Amino acid sequence: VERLVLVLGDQLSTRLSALSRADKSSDIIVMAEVMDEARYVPHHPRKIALILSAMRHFAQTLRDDGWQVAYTRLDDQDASKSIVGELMRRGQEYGTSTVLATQPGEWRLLEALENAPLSVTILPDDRFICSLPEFTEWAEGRKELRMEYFYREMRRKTGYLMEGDKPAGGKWNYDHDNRKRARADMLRSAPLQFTPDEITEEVLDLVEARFGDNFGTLRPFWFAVTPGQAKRALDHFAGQLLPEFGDYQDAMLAGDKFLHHSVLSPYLNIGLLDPVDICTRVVEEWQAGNVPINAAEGYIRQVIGWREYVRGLYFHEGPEYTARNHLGHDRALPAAYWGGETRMNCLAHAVDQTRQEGYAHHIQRLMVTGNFALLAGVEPAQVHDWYLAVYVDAYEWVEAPNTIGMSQFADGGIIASKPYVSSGNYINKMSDYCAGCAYSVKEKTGEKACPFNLLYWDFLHRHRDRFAKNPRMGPIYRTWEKMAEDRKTAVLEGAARILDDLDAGRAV
Ligand code: FAD
Ligand code: DLZ
Ligand code: SF4
Repeated sequence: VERLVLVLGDQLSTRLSALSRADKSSDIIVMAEVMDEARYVPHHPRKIALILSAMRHFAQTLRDDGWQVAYTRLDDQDASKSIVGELMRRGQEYGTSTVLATQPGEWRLLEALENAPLSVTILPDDRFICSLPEFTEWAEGRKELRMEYFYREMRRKTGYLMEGDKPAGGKWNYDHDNRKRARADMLRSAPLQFTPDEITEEVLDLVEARFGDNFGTLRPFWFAVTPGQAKRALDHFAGQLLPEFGDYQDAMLAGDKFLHHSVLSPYLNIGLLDPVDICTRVVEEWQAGNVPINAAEGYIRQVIGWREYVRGLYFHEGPEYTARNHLGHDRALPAAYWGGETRMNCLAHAVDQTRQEGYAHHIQRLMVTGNFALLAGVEPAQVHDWYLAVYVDAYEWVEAPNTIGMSQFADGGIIASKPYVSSGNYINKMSDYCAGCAYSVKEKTGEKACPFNLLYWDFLHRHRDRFAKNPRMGPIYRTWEKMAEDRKTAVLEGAARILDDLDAGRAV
């Protein structure tokens, strides 16, 4: 045997750089289910099940294609508990210490591979549209690394939705049209669901036995576990939901967990789908006249804009990024995030569907759970660990910039030009949660006042030295200053009561 070729659980693509450089006749593919990866955070059981089942299906595809695969199952007796441990064990077994790998999506694992007592060649992960050197080149010499400008570069590079060197329709961004409120009686189809096969059933039993106590409901498990199924999920989304994706992108409904979202991130992030295939499909639907420009542009921006941008940023900012805490927040994550009691209907819904599905859409993550954690001053590292654990699509390269940067402003404003905070008013505008809530979104002070209303002003007041000078926040501070003194006092007292309750572990 010449070399070991490492394929990680989120690298399940036949186009993977390490596989393209490998030799079927003399190399051994190493795939390993290991405890270290399964428990560095308490992953949602569906996330573990998706990865293990997709890994087992992928190993089968490789074998059918003539590759030799050394596959370690989580319950193998002689297995070590880490990726590097398994590489060493296989190296001894096959008499080689040469390893070919594709760059992992986390500093933690990248550093482990770099420090392994093996000769490891790490190839770039080219399942992205923007390479890391290209991102560095873009970032260098810029004062601000704004997504919008990066995105335009990616539009030019890919030619998606371009007419010559101009954006199709004349505008780069159609977000202005994408703020509609959804109605509860609107008919829309759900994401495509799949019945588990024998391989998946076996994995589900294993996950139930080993990780049954983790936060999250395992069954019914319906995720796609092969590229073929993931492709069908994409077809379903493109045909049924994409046309209205733009309009309702920011909407939230208590009775609809998915709305017009694609729920493709779990597949995209482990290699079952490729961003180019997704975007090509979206562009085709637009060209055929089936999808309006605001939907096509909105979707493409998430994939070639946000997704590529956060990945570039994660590696650009270095391994210490996840420890940043610009606002000095230190409160513990409230028990409500793990399903503890709360009277806040929006939070209860976001957490409940997270437990059920391992999924919440972007506005729930950003404007409900993220917004509340930021307003309440929760320690960003705890917020980060939570998001990394509970979502099926969570890998540090994509989760950390979204949480630490976009949502918690803990990087001091690299990603967001101002903190994503809002009072209950925003949630009320975009959802139907408030109608069923024990709190009143209309009340700004007193026992029944929506906690977002109280904590919003308290947050701004606490951090006024930092934000009052921000030109985009000036008007908000002027509103606060104009408020009557007794009202300001009532707001701050109400906020203090809520924060006290959180600190004492009482339900809010
Ligand atoms: P859709 O709304 O259908 O969007 C289409 C695709 O665009 C997604 O599949 C995703 O690949 C991409 N996308 C959209 N927004 C973003 C974004 N902000 N960053 C990167 N890609 C994006 N996304 C993850 O994939 N993994 C995470 O761990 C993750 N953690 C997040 C944590 C927080 C606090 C926030 C605010 C956002 C996070 N996101 C994360 C981004 C976003 O919420 C999810 O990508 C999206 O909800 C996935 O669902 P979907 O496939 O239905 O998305
Ligand atoms: C997330 C995860 C889990 C739960 N289990 C495994 C595993 O058993 N084997 C494996 O190769 N990968 C797993 N993964 C994905 C890795 O954690 C992921 O490759 C790194 O975090 C880098 O993104
Ligand atoms: Fe959430 Fe406030 Fe509305 Fe209740 S009133 S659902 S806490 S925004």
